[in-house]
Amino acid sequence: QAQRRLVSRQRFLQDFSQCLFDFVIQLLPTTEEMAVKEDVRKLLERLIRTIEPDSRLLSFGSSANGFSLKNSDMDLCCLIDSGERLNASDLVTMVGDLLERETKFHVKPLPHARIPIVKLNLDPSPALPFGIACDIGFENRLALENTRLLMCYASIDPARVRTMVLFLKVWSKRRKINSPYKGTLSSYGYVLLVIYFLVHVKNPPVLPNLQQMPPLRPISEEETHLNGHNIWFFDDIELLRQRWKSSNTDTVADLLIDFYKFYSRDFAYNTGVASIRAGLLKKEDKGWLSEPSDYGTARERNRLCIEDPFETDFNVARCVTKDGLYTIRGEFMRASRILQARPERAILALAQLCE
Ligand code: 3AT
Ligand code: MG
Repeated sequence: QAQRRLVSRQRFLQDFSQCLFDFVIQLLPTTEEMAVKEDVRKLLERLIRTIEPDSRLLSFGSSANGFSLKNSDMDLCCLIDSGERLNASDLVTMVGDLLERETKFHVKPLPHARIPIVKLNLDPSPALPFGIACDIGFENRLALENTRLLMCYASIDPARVRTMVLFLKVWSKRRKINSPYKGTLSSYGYVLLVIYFLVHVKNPPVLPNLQQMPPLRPISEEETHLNGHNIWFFDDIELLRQRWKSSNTDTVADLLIDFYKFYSRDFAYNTGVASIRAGLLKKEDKGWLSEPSDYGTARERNRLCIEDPFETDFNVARCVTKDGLYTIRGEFMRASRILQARPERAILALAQLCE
């Protein structure tokens, strides 16, 4: 009977992996959607150049890191190459006015946010049934670099890494635990949790630590640092694909099940900081022990700690509240339970997970 149970579990894992691949593929953006978004980017770039002729508008976030789903928002960053430039707040106000006049977007400039941005929304139309949501920021070069880092991780083992990340993004949205504004975690936070798990928790690791690999040639401090942050990582993907062969042969189903198990009960939420750069760190050593913020206990910081890969004194999960973390962990446990419970059919387990 034990033998029979093992065989049936193996079959479930195989089926579940296949279901995950099939599920994720139908959620990818169509080439048409990507073409429309690229046209929008070019149009916005042309308009912004009427104010700042030496500017470039670049994609970051999911539209540039290989983790985008249908109807993902567009994250755009405006870089200005000339020496003389306005500050970000003034640019946000000016670009906001310009786009209000010249486009059909609903425009909302946020010049006083921690990172000043212009928020744009386009109403749904037959060609774009979900409209477009887009944020434009200025000079956010670190975001461009962390996008490139995630893109490199995605392309080392796309079948497993992209499938896991895309599934978890959909799952976290369907389970309503993907809203930093409501005390839960951003997509970026979930991606970092996956990479941390694949680099530092799985043994043997599924991914190498790109920030700790030795460079191929000596590199100067100037080349590796941006605004005082070390942004170096091994980014020669062709070479990596030749040289890095993980001896971890887990299927994507195995990995997902272990991911849920790990974040349900094993991760040291009270004392630990997940750092993809340096492994498990201590809140205490970083001065990140939970502290009530100015807003009172409802918005305590540092319940969940995820170190940004470059801005190492920044907790990516600082928006996660006590209740938010309780809900997120509850969801990890629920998912873990569904997948441990010897489901009859993989497709039903997947549907139940994302209910
Ligand atoms: P969606 O497809 O939009 O759900 P995404 O991959 O675009 O997912 P986000 O929209 O959460 O992810 O973030 C877009 C980028 O913005 C990712 C990162 O470069 C930057 N970013 C987002 N949140 C943070 C944060 N808390 N700290 C630092 N950078 C962040
Ligand atoms: Mg985004």
